[in-house]
Amino acid sequence: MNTNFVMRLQALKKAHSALTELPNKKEDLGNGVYERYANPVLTAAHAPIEWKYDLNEDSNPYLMERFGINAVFNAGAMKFDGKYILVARVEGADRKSFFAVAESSNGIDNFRFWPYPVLLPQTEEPDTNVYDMRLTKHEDGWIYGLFCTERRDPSAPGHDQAMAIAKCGIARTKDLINWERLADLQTSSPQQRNVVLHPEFVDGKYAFYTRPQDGFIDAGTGGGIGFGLSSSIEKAFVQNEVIIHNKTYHTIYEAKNGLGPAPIKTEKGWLHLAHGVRNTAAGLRYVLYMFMTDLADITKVTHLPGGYFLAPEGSERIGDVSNVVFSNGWIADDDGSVYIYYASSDTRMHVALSSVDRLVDYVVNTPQDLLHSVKSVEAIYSIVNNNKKAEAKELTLNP
Ligand code: M1P
Repeated sequence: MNTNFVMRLQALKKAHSALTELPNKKEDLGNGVYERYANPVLTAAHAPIEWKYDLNEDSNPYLMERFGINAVFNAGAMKFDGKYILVARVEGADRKSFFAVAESSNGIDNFRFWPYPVLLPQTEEPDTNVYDMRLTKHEDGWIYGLFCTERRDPSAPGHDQAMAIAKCGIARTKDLINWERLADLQTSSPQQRNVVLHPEFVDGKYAFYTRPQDGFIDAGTGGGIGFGLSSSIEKAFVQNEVIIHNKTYHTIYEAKNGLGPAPIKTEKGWLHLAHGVRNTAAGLRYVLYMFMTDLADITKVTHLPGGYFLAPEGSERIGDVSNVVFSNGWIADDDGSVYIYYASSDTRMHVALSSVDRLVDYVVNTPQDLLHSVKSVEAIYSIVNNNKKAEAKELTLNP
């Protein structure tokens, strides 16, 4: 019996339990729109010990990691069998991402991975890398996972080992364990990322939010949030892609944007969470923003608050790809609460709590970005003047 092995295993298990059992704490004040929670809900350290270690003393006497996990981020989310579920992008030390389901009974802490990661069936053209699954509980009865599948660009010259083609992969399941892989989405764009399936049929067809782009990183002439219909999901093909929200000069989505999770239906319209990207001297900055689309015409943006909804703060700013927040999962609960799951700097997952009522208020009543500094100052004048009027009225009523 190797005492070092036994003690190290005990210590590893203790540290893992301490992490997964750590209670989370809501921030005190917040901005009124949502409250962040102090601790990340999922990190690389949440990965089960059994994934990383050969626990056989004979074959691993030093109890060293045999499979490194680098990061856990960009998770799809849904409520399933009464549990809060995240289907996270888990990235190994080898840079390959895969999907793994984690569950919690309250949505804010105690997330634990299921024993095995998702074994995703392959198409004829195997994925080199898969990431960023958006979950949609569709009215056809299936749970769909749409994700990015990345493969080397066959036209890439030998000296360029970074050129890749990103497409939208599609899989469906009833239990989040067994997945049926369908054909990749076909569109006229050379590259697609951030594709999301709308939960309802539109004109009897499957409706997709897309993000056409010319290059793997650069959006080029693409980069807006697109929309299109397909009569089949098994061989999904969007012939006509219209841009419903475009990138815009001197906004938080100047370089590119992309939809986050599937939208939430409210009485006032469909609530959308998206990410916007701009370029800076320090590299790309990713923030989250929201908008609302019309219930009757879901391609029509009816409300668009100015600026970002959530941006990286404090330690969220630092990670493998710093200055990034990204969300592809939220849960609208039965009591009206909304759990917003977001990743920071391509490294870890967090949660912020809001409600449908608060998000609708935010989207409907936040001033738009009118694209000029003077208009921003005028917006502040309008708020201050209204406050003065309210104050004067209060003084008249209660001198
Ligand atoms: O590194 C930030 C994000 O970059 C990509 O997003 P987009 O396609 O909008 O540029 C994705 O690779 C995403 O996973 C990543 O978080």
